[in-house]
Amino acid sequence: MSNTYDAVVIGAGFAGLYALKKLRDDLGLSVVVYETGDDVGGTWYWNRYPGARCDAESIYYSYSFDPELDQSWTWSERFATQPEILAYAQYVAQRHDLRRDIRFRTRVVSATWQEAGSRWEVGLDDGETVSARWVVSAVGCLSAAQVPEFPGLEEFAGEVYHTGHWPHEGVDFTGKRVAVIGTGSSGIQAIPEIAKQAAHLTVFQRTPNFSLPARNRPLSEEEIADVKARYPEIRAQQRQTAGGSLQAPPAGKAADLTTEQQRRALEERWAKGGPGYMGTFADCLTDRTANDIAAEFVRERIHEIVEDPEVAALLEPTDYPIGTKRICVDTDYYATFNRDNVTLVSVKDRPIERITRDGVTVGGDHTVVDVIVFATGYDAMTGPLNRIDIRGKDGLKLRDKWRDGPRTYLGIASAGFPNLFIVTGPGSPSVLSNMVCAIEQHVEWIAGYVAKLRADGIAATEPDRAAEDQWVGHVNEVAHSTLYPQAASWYMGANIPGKPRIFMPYVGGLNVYGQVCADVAANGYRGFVHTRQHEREEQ
Ligand code: NA7
Repeated sequence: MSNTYDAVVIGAGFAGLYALKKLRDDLGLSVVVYETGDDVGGTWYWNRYPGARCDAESIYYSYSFDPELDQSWTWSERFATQPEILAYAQYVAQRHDLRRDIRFRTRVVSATWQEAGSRWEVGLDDGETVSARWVVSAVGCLSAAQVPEFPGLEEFAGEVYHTGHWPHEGVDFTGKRVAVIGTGSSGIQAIPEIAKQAAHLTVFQRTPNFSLPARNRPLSEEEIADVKARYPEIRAQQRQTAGGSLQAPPAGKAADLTTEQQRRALEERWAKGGPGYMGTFADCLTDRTANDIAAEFVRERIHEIVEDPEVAALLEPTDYPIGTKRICVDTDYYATFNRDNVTLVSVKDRPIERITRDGVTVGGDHTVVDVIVFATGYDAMTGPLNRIDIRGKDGLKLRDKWRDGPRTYLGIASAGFPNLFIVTGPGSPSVLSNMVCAIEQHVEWIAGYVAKLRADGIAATEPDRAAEDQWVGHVNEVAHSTLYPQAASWYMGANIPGKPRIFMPYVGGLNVYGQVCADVAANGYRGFVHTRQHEREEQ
């Protein structure tokens, strides 16, 4: 054992950076962060595909913990590009001198709980092991890339990319025949950009997705000045919302509005652009009739934009309520299908049969391509943690415990895995809210708890099974009071063959969740079982 720390943080994305800042600078702990990439940024380090952009507004999708940072950093666009967000993460790392405690190009491969010393032994891919009292997982929710096992893929002679592992030097599509497989957020952002360069682009679509126009634009000097002047109050308000971004209040429940009022409200939101469309009606995600009205409006727009009615019909999402698969936000996605060099192939009823040396075969039709881009998503929420060999008490493996679906208390901790804290884990609001806002709440709560544990001489903490069962039940119950479980989404684990279908994120909202966490803390960290240092020593 060469190194001993108070805390190991896994990942140097937005969560890992803030965890390091809080634990090291506010609590005075010895902390090391392990990061697979060769710089900070997490998602925004890896996702360098053309068109990669955040679909939460930049003025909200940023840290609030450093008021001077809010003043010194200036966002250039309403929805920031990947390079700008990465530059922001790098700026934050620089400003808070974070890189000195981050080991880059290092993957955590295992974490084994040592009951005797109440510590984790953390194994790295270079063979080294280190010891830490606490492990904080900041591995992200969408970082374990998924490439379907298409027969013949290894025979393909051309270039192959996944949107989540894009080459740093970029890809030149000029003059090439390109296949994009997948039409989630990544595909929908990349397709218009690739189409501008490629000789021909063929899009393989399994499930049509609802996409809203971003109406992205530069932020004016006046807007920036106004936001900066009001940042303290904006940041406080963000925490009081369900989604972590400030949106206009809904026009009302759909049934309380006339058809004309409904229409006007939808038109206004569509014209404004961005994901705020989903907030047009208060009951958009809980009432199927309200949802159908919002969905139908988008389907009409698709038919308006796409010139070929057959292509428009293929692009129309009809199988699930709008927003129950993650809503997409695009720039010119539907219009891209009006280009002569773009073909849409539906693989809904006839799946991709195989990939050959020179292309993709669907239902006996073969498309010759030079490049395949997989925009096929991620083993979401549980994938990144399950890829690490995590062993808790009595050698229990986390991936075995979660075989039938993830089990956490508050999304933050799991019984049998003491002193392991998970930022934006399954059972937390995370992916259903502004991620940076969710991360800050989680990290601050975890840091507050660690401070208390240290002050009280607590060697180990883990959730009580009953508290965990109650939380898992609550997460499930709240999800089923909405329309979300009606879609075969990655929220449900439905995109990974064999993955249990459990709705993973907490739908109750960031504000409600934050209050629950605060109540747990105020009640002596109700639901956690503590082992004191001296009790441990007496054993
Ligand atoms: P997503 O949203 O999971 O999208 C993946 C896409 O790939 C989706 O259209 C899938 O169709 C498609 N897919 C997956 N497997 C296959 C196979 N075997 N054949 C054909 N098509 C397939 O991932 P993204 O990277 O776009 O976005 C992830 C999140 O990142 C996003 O929600 C934002 O939060 C940011 P399906 O719908 O499963 O039928």
